[in-house]
Amino acid sequence: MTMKLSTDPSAATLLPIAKKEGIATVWDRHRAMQPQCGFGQLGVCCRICWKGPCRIDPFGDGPQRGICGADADTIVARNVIRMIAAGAAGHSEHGRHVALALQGVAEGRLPAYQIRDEAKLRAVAAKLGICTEGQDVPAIAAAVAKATLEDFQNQDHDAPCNWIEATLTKKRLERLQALHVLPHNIDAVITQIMGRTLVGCDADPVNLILGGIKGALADFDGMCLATELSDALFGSPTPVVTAANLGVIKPDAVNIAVHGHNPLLSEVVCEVAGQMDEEARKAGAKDGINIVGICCTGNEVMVRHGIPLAANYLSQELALVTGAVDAMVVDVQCIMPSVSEIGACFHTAVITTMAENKIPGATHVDFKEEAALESARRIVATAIEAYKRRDPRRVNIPDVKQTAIVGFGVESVVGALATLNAADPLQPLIENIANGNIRGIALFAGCNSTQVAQDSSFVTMAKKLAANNVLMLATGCGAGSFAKHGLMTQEATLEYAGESLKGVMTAIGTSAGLNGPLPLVLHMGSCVDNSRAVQVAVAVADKLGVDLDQLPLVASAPEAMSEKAVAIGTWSVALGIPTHLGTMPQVTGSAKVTELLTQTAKDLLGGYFLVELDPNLAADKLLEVIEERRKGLGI
Ligand code: BF8
Ligand code: SF4
Repeated sequence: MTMKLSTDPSAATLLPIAKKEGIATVWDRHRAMQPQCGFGQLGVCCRICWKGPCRIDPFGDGPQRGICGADADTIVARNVIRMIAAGAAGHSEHGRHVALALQGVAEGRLPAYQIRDEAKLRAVAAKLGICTEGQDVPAIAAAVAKATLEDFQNQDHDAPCNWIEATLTKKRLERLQALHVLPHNIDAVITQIMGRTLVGCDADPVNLILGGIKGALADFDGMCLATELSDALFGSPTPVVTAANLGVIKPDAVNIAVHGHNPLLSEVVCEVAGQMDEEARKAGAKDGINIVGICCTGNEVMVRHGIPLAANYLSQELALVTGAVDAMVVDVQCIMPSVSEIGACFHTAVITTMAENKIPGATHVDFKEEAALESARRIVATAIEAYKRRDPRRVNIPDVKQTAIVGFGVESVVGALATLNAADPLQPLIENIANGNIRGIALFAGCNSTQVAQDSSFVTMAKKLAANNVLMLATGCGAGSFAKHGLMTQEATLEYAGESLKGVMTAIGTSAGLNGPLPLVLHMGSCVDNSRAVQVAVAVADKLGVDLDQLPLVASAPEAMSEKAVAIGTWSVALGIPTHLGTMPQVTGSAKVTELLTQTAKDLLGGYFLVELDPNLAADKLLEVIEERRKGLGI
C-alpha cells in the first residue's frame, strides 16, 4: 500500500520533478528508513551511558532491565523529559536572544533595531509590575529586559520566574506551586533535567515526569517572553491579507526564503531587501526582491508584515525544487540538513547565520545584532548574485496559492471584539460561548510529520470542529497548513462553519471592518506565539472567576514531531488543557508513564494528553471533551 505523502497540491507538482532530477526528499528518506525501530518508537531504548545501548523487551521475554538496573518506566521517563529539556532550550534560547536585543536597544547599542510598539512595551512593563511613570522608553525597555533576564538568573528556588507569575491565573499558580513544578530559573530547570537523567540518578518515573513538567513550564515562560518582547521590538500583529503556498514565489523576482524561527534576523533581512530592490532590478529581476517565509520565521513575518508564507515544515525542500529560490536564509530550528545539498542541485545559496547552527555545504554569514544591517546586506547581495546564475529552464513554480487573512494577536482579537463592546471587549466572546453559539475553542499547534500525509489531519479536524461551532486558533506549521489550504479565508468560514459560529464570526468581522466574517481559523503566529492563546484563555478565565481547566478549551497537535512540540504539549497539559496528539508519542513502552500523562495528569492538573491517530475520531473526542467542560460550567 502506498501512503499518500502530502495533501498539499504543490507537492503533487514538485515531487515528480524531484524524482526526475534525482533529488531525494524527506518522503524518500522516510521510505528508506522503514521499518523504523520499534524499541525507539516505544521509548524503551536507552543510550544514556556507554554500558548501553540497552533496550527493554516489550513482550516480556527478554531483558526487563538495562545493564544498570533501570526498568522501562525509568528509561521512558528519562527519555521523554530530555526531549522536553531540549524543546525548552530551543524556545528559551530564542527568548534570551530577543531579551538581550531589547537590552541592547535600551542601551543604544543596536542601531538596526528600535521599539516599534511602545504601547506593547508599556503593557508588558505593567504586567511585570514595573513602574513606568515618568520613565522614557529606553528606561522602560531596560527595566523590562532586566526583569526578563532574571528568569534566566534567579537562584531563589521559592521565587517563580517573573513571566509565568505575571501570566497565569492565580488558581493555576497555586496548583502548580503545590506540586513544586513552578520554574524559578529557565536555565537551571533545563540543567536539572539533564543532571537528574544521568546514569544512576533519578529513577522514579513520577518524580522524573514532575521534573519534566517543570521543564515544560520553563519552556512556557521562555515562549511568553519571546512573543511579547518581539511584539515590542517589531510590532504586534494586526489583521493583514496575504497569501500562502509555493505559488507565492515569483518567476521574475529575486526570491529570498527566510526560514527558521528568530525574527531578529528575518526582520532586518526584510528591511534591507526593501532598500536593495533597485539592485535586484538592475540584475534583471523586473519584480525586484520577493521575500517569502518558511516555518516559524515565515509565520513571524507573515503575522506582523503580511509577508507570504511559501511552505511549512515538510515542504521546505520543495521550495528549492521550484528552481526559483535564489537564497534560503536560515537561523535556528526545523531546518532540514538536506537543504544545502538540494540548493547545490540548483543555483540556490543556502545561507546559515547563527554560530551554533551551521550546515555542511551552506554558505555561512555570521549574524550579530550589533552589525545586523551589514550582515543582512551581504545576505541580500548573495541572493542577487545567485539570481544571475538561475537557469530559467529549470524553474517550476506550482500555480498553487491561497489567500490568507492572518495576524490575530491578543491585541487585535480584543480590538476586533471591542468594536462590538468597547467597554467590555471580552463580553461578546464570553456571551457567545455561554449561549452555545461558540461551543468551545481549539488551539491547533505543532508540526508536520512524515507519519501523517502532510496537512491532512489538520484540515480534516478543522473542518469537523468548524461544523460543530468550535472557534479555532492556530500557530506554527499548523497555521501554515490552514493558510495553504485556504482555511484562513472568509469564504472558508461561510463554507465550513456551523450556523451559529458563522453568525458570530460574521458579526465580529463585519463590525471590525473586514466586510464579512473573520477567517475560519485565526493565525496567531509562530510556535512561541502559543503563549498568545494562553493569554486569551487566562483573560476569559479571570473574567469568569474560574481556572483554565474549567474552560471549554482544547489543544491539538495532530502532526507533532519536534522535541519543542513535546515541551509545548506538556505545558499545555500542565495549564489544565486537554491536549490531543495525532502522532504516537514515544512513551508507550511504559504503562506507568503513559498512565501518568493521559490519566493521572487529569487529577493533578486538569489537563491531560489524548492520543488519537485518526483525525475524524480525534475531532469527535475533542468535541466530547468540550461538551464535558461545558457541563462542568453549567452552560
Ligand atoms: O516551532 S511547528 S515543525 S517550524 S517545531 Fe518546527 Fe514544528 Fe513547524 Fe516552528 Ni514549531
Ligand atoms: Fe543501559 Fe542504564 Fe546505561 Fe541506560 S543508563 S544505557 S539502561 S546501563
